[in-house]
Amino acid sequence: MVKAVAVLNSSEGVSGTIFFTQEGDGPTTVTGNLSGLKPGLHGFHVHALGDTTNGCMSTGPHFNPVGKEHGAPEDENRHAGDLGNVTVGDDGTATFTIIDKQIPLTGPHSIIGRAVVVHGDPDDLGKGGHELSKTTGNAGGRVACGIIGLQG
Ligand SMILES: [Cu+2]
Ligand SMILES: [Zn+2]
Repeated sequence: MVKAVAVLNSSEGVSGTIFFTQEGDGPTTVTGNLSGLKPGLHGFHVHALGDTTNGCMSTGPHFNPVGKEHGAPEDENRHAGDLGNVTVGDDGTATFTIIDKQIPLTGPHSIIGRAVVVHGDPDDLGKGGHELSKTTGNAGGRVACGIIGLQG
């Protein structure tokens, strides 16, 4: 079992912890909790770089090792980093579990050392008809992020 974690903090009061586990070459299980967000849907992605020298802006685009378009987690044509949306309740918190096959913790497409990003707006999953739908899902600003690191 390989384990990883990302700790999220932002100046706007958003915080959270995201855990990743993978057994062998099976799917990766993502379990997370977030707080300090506005209620509703928030785009949730793995971005390509674990670089926060300029805050979440320097984490690069969505992790996309095989050159696809932005989409929903269940789509064939999606970025590996496209994990869809998390749902935040009226109290500003979210707890969630995501199981996904495209975000391994080992091998050439490993997400270790990359970043997880929470956005201010819903991800339209590539279907919103906006000029950004096919690249970012038009999910708005990057409100919090954390670098995915190995956990013992
Ligand atoms: Cu993103
Ligand atoms: Zn994407």
